Amino acid sequence: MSGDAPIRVVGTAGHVDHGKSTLIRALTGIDPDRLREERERGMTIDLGFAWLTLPGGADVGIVDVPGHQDFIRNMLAGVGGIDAVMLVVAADEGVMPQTREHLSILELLGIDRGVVALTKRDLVDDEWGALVRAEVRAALARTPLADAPIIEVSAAARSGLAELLAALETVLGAAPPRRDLGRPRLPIDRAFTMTGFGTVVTGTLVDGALRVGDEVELVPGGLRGRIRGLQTHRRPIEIAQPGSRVAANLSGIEKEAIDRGMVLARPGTLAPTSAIGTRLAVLADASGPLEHDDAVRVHAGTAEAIARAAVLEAGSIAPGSSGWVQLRLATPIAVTIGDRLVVRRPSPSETLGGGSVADTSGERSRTRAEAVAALERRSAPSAADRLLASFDVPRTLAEAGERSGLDAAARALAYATLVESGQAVALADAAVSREVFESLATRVERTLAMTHRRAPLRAGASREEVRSALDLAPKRYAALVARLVADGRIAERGSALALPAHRPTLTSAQEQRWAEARAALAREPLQPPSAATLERELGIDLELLVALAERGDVIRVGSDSVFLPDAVLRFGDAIIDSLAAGPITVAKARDLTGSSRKHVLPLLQFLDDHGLTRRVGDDRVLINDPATSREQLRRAINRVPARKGE
Ligand SMILES: Nc1nc2c(ncn2[C@@H]2O[C@H](COP(=O)(O)OP(=O)(O)OP(=O)(O)O)[C@@H](O)[C@H]2O)c(=O)[nH]1
Ligand SMILES: [Mg+2]
Repeated sequence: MSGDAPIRVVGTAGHVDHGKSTLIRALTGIDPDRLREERERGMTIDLGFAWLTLPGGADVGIVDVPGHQDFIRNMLAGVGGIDAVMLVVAADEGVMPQTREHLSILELLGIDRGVVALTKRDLVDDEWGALVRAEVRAALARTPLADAPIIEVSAAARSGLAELLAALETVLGAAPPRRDLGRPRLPIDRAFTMTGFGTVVTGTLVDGALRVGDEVELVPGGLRGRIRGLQTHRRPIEIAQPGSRVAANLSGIEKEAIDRGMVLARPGTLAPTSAIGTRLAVLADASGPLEHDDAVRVHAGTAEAIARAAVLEAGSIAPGSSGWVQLRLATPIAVTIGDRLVVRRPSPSETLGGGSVADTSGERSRTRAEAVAALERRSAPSAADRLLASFDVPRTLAEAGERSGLDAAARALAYATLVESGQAVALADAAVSREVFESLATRVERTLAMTHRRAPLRAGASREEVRSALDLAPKRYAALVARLVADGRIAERGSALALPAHRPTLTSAQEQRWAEARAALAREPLQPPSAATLERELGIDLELLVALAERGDVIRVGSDSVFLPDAVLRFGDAIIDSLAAGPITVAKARDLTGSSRKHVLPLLQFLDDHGLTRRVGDDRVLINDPATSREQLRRAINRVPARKGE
């Protein structure tokens, strides 16, 4: 029994017939060759499973893989989730082609710890044994397993088995704990039905725990079901921990709907992809370069798919070098950022290389160079840099984290770093990189500069005009504007936005026309000519009038009434004085100020609009006391915004 020790999984590897399955049977008492065909042919075809308890008490699951090159896709499906490898080399044959190919695959998948079992030791003498040991050591050199212990064993004589287990225990003891992102994924390697139980799937669980009762989704496909029961090493359990071999009994999903390569996950946490961006390392001993658009087979987790490799840099990737590719899959598979993958050539069949998933979005960049730059940013070593790469357009933290393959805790931490250092800027519910923020800011400034040039008389551009140049959601746009105003990069002028230095400018001809108009307005300040008259007789068109109003030279009320500020001030003061004594009607206001009904109506409207007065039936009354009202009047005329609470 496992006690508290985490359950580890070990996979075998090595050339056909070198004694992998026999060794597993000798160690565990379980025959991993469960198919009749395997027993008849004396050869492993598909994955086999067994388990044992180490001397220290920890349980270890074992995945036994076939060595024959025809079944290498099954080998690839088996070694995906393992903690360590048990590389088997027969002492009588030594290092053979699949010994090397399996070593390459292990390296591509990032499996960098394990032990070597030099099997069939009973068949060779000491001298030969020493030679083979040296040959194995040479084959391991320059691989991550260079220092792996080599243990001589014989399943037939049952020798060396205890030493092998001890070495395995040491290696596993040094393995890092399996990550738990709270997002369980079970890449399925087998699906079958059991009488009385129904559908059962097995796999090596990664990234999170599964519980009996959990709702689960099959990806791709989206079928939903529930976990009825869980087992590890034939023992029923309530919770399966990441890193362990798991058999899950499912309700709601038929066995016929399930294939190896599908992934069981919590609903909505995993999406299939048909395009994978990765920096592909082509093996030094590959038979030739990977050319653009080559047909390949992609293996990730227990899944495999045929694909075209779009080479994004140069035209090809030579053996021993690496480059960015987009793998366009014929059928979607479920992978997440950071997953390792292996690429093989279909014919002649060979392992070509591998990489880790940098992108699953399938987005196409305008140029290959842009695609490469984006992939490079998105696979940066630090979480903050990867997250930053996802703020290339406004995204929420959740969206950006998802794209970058970061869990909630990691992305919160990375986000705090980015905002604190100013590398990212928050815009309402989203954020963008500083670079993107700057380009948005520049676009706002350019739009305003253009408006000022085209319409020098106008205070600026309307918020809507500026927004249409940006393609930002309203909330995010409002946050951008607020930030630019706070930073003093743009100014709010009434309802318009302007560059801070912008002052509406009149030509000398316009100034001349304004001088004449001012004289006309001043002649009888409370019975001035209308806007229409000013336009017809003095050439004050609407644009000029708006500019004059924005400068504070005139006050417009409604569309046709124009007054000098002084006239409005005098009218307002007179009305306030009178209202201090009691309500007045329009007629009274007219008599009081020596104006006409036509002019008094808009003037009273102005006082209403600015919160000085209010209509009660036919009367006007003051809202505040006279002193406050006078102050309000002056502010309204000088267009000073009201203080809060007024
Ligand atoms: N003498 C001797 N024979 C062994 C030993 N281990 C395995 N064999 C024999 O080697 C043959 C192949 O063994 P397997 O265990 O099937 O080899 P394998 O590596 O699992 O083969 P594949 O799964 O097909 O790649 C069998 O006939 C075994 O009996 C050993 O320690 N000593
Ligand atoms: Mg075998």
